[in-house]
Amino acid sequence: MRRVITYGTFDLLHYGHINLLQRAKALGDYLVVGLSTDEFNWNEKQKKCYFSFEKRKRLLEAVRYVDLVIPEQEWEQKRSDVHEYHIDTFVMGDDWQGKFDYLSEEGCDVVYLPRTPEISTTQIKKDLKS
Ligand code: C2G
Repeated sequence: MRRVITYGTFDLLHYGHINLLQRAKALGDYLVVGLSTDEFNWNEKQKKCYFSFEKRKRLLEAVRYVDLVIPEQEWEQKRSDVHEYHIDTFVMGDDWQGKFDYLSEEGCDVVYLPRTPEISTTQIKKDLKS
């Protein structure tokens, strides 16, 4: 049973997120998603989410590729999460290329996948404004 983990905000869930989740799940049998809490988003990423954590969690739990959603409350938790959830592979979109290589020290593979071009929550918000 290969276990995979990824992290993100996943606000205004869109096909770029789904593409990432699908490819992450394809790397194993069980996918854990560390979902950024509203506080983490605001304090650490200066992101104000449209949907609250609970609503974003509900959406992710409805995605067929996702097996478990856990809160992401701080950057450092990844080191302990990979042990707590017995993770074999850590996955992120390649906008994070290189940023989490240190996790290989914890014994898991680190994989960066190409982002889906042309779609982002920021772009959606811009398009809706104009
Ligand atoms: N993503 C993608 N293609 C897009 C948009 C997003 O592949 N067009 C991927 C991102 O690369 C990321 C995941 O979808 O792997 C979630 O994206 P965000 O919700 O924007 O997550 P982010 O704000 O990058 O937070 O500790 C890690 C952070 O929580 C990541």
